[in-house]
Amino acid sequence: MEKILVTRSSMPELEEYVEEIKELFESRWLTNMGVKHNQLEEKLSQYLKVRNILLFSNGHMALELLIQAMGLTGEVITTPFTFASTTHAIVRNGLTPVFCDVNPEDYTIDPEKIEELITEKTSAILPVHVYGHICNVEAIEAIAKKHNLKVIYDAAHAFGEEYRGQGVATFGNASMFSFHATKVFNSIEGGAVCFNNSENGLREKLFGIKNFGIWDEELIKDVGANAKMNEFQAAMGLCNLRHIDRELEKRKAVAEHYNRRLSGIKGLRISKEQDGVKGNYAYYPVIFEPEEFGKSRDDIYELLKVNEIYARKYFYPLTNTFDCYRGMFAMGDTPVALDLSKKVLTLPLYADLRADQVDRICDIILGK
Ligand code: T4K
Repeated sequence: MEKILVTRSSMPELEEYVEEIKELFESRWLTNMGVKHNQLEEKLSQYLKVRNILLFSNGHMALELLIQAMGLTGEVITTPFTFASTTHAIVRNGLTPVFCDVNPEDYTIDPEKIEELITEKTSAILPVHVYGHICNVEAIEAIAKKHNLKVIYDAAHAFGEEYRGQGVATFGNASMFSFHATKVFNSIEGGAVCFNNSENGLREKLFGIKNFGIWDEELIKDVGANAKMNEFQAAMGLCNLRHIDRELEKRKAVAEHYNRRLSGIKGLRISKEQDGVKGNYAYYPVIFEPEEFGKSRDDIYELLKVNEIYARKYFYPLTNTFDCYRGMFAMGDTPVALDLSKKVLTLPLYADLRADQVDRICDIILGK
């Protein structure tokens, strides 16, 4: 039986990567904002249609250090229907996450439930473009403006997406992308912080904080960390970026094939295309309503597994139920997110997933 995992990293031909890293063996400049790093920043800034970009060793450190650089305090409103990283980044900064529910249409933060969570301690909203579904950026901006709050987007899943022709990272004060091996675009591990306006010296501050807070040889201004992207990561990013449009087309074809097979089935909900959004087909989440479909998410997960197909329960459990947070802060009231987390399964999706493999997965789900 052919094994199918939830995703499979995109990679260039070996020769292309070897060619890209050749000069590193001569220059012996391997990290600390080298030539490849700077080239990748420039190319990504164009591709993502955003003025400022800083590269990081991974998406998590990008988010954690962005929160530090923005000087957030007290409470941060966020959602629990996400990967551990989002909530950890808040908590590791000594801040309190305040959990807002998501909406049942696209699983992003429900703007109607944000205002009731704002207190005098709230400093920011940290929504997630989960699965690449873009949050209601207009409503979030209006709330943030009214209450003088910062907005940081976890855009780990939203690489290359646009909303009404604008790069997704131009919304809010800043956005974080992940370039992990499992993402639409990867630099092995990697991440970025992007923003249009460098308010309060955000660019300079982040540049320092990702390199121990060193501003120059004798001036250490911040208690920084080490989260620099190295040259081998950047080289992989440069290679993968050359092929990104083709990769996205292939992902789209896979998602469309799933849509054809799985739409209109009772008790089974797939994601709708969002108005005005150029998507990236990062994930293929399916919601199983057990009473109507006859089988639960967990039944399907097991059924696929015995057939060597490894779908994933992204994002179960909710982050506000994690053991590591027990007794630290309130769980919040997030019934929609809780329900989704028990019913969602993300099916395998990657550029090279073949049509016959998609058919095999769908046949098993539909009992054919
Ligand atoms: N915010 C959000 C909303 C996120 O989803 C993430 C990361 C972050 C922040 C933080 O960004 P990073 O610091 O990671 O840049 C995976 C990824 O490791 C993680 O990046 C991702 N989200 C999360 C949703 O998925 P796991 O624990 O599920 O990974 P793992 O090792 O089980 O891999 C999943 C599948 O991917 C494997 O079955 C096969 C495939 N795979 C995996 C690796 C490591 C590959 O094809 N190639 C590989 O190299 O977290």
